[in-house]
Order: sequence, then C-alpha cells, then structure tokens
Amino acid sequence: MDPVIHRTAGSVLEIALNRPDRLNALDEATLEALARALERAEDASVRAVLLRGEGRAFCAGQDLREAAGGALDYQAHLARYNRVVLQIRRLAKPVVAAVHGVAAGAGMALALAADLRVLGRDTRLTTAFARIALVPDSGMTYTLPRTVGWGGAFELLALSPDLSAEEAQRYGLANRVVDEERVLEEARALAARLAEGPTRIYGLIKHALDESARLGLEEVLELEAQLQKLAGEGADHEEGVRAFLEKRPPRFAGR
Ligand code: T3D
Repeated sequence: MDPVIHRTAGSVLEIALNRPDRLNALDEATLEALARALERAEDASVRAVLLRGEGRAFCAGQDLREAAGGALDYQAHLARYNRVVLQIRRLAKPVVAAVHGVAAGAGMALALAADLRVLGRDTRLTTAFARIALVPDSGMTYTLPRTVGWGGAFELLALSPDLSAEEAQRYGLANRVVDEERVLEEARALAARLAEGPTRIYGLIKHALDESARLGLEEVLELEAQLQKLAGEGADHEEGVRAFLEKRPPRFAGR
C-alpha cells in the first residue's frame, strides 16, 4: 500500500497520508513519499494543496515503532521532516490541512505548517513531544508561538494537553471547526475557492508573513513596498481592478 496517495481535482492537488492502521504515523517511507507528492505542487497547473489523512486520524506523529530502540540516525531523520516542512512553507501556493480525529507530535507540526486548518468538532490536537521526553521539532517552535503566542506555546509544549477543537480554535490553531464528517468537504471547498484566487498573490502573502516573523518594522515596510510593486505588475491585479469597475466577479488566472 502506498503510504501517501495523491490526486488532482481541478487545480487542487490533494495529498493523503495513507497508513490508517497506524493513524498515519510518519516513518521514513511516508516522509519520502510525502516529499515526492509535495514536489508535484510546484507544477503550474496546481493552485492550491489539500493535506489530509486516510482513516480515523490526520496523523499521530512520528512512527514510534520505527523510533523505538534509539537506532535512528537523527540528522538524516530530522532532515526528512525539515524537508517537507520547508516544502510546505516555501510553496508559493496555499496549503489547507483537513485535520480530523487526532493530530499529535509531528502530525500537529505538519498541520501547523499549512496555511489554513479545518478541524472536526471531535478532533484532538496534542504537541506530544514532551510526553515522550523529546523537544519539539518539525518547525513547531517556529509555528506554534507565532500562532498562539509565547506563553501559550510553552504551556502546550511542556504540558502537552489534549486540546479539543474548541480550545484549538480559541488559541487560533483552527481556522474552521465543523462536524467531524464534514471536515474533508469543508477543506475541499476552501481549497477549491483558494484555487480560483490570485495564486501569485497568495504566494507573496505567505512570503511576507514568514519574513515578517524575523524582520523589524522598517524592513517589513520595505519588503511590503517591493512585493506590492510585483503584485501591481501582475495580470490578476489588472483583472481585479477591471472586474471591480465592470461590477462583475474577477476571473483570476493566478498570475
Ligand atoms: O524521535 C523522533 O522520532 C523525533 C521526532 C518526533 C516527532 C513526534 O511526532 S513525537 C510524538 C509521537 N506521537 C505520539 O506520541 C502519539 C502516539 N499515539 C498516541 O498517543 C495515540 O495513539 C493517539 C492519542 C494518537 C490516538 O489514541 P487512540 O486510542 O485513538 O488510538 P491507538 O489505539 O492508540 O492507536 C491505534 C493504532 O495506531 C495502534 O496500533 P495497534 O495497537 O492497533 O496495532 C497504535 O499503536 C498505532 N499508533 C498510534 N500512534 C502511533 C502508532 N504507531 C506508531 N507510532 C505512532 N505515533
């Protein structure tokens, strides 16, 4: 069975973790397959990505059977995680995570690397790392404090509570919370909507937000000016203004 499956629906690349009997726990083969699937997102025909899990959970994090016994080469091991996190963050297109059931440890980190998260009402999130006496990785010390704030991040990382979807939404970790059986439908609708938007602009928004995390105000203002110049030269900007003046919905080509 392929540990990751993917399909294209319109301009949306849908990538599914596919180890349901292990709650989509991530082992070497799964991370390699995920990286290969994410490479497809670079294709110009893809304008949004949907990340999801098969079976009853999004992802239970690192496969602890693989990690047991301490035989892992940590450098190579974490390089596999780092690669997929960077692929998601550097992709100049929106990524939506459909998070149902459970997202734990590196599974939660994967969801946090996405741009938007749809959770089910019964979904639980847990950072999980400290539970097994590990420090967080897969970018979680970057994404979590930027989403929930410093104090919240320490508590979620150190005490590793089981967060309900409602709590996750209060923390800003969930963009939408819907009935568990509607998670995929809602995430697909969101991804399809994004795929009709000004794709290049979404890429620039991602870039600006990621950069703003490490820049001072003056540098942010300078970056915004540079990006606005690029945006203003784009075909979608021209179309957006024309559509406004003609009182019709815009037809963005993603350029
Ligand atoms: O060292 C390093 O690798 C560094 C990187 C670390 C990154 C991390 O992700 S650390 C965090 C790792 N994940 C966890 O600690 C979560 C482990 N799983 C759980 O705590 C629970 O399974 C859940 C809370 C996620 C769900 O509980 P529940 O009761 O709904 O399901 P279950 O019965 O525990 O799991 C179902 C099956 O999936 C079960 O297999 P079995 O007994 O039916 O054969 C279980 O062993 C398997 N499974 C669940 N999570 C993992 C897993 N197998 C391997 N690795 C897992 N992470």
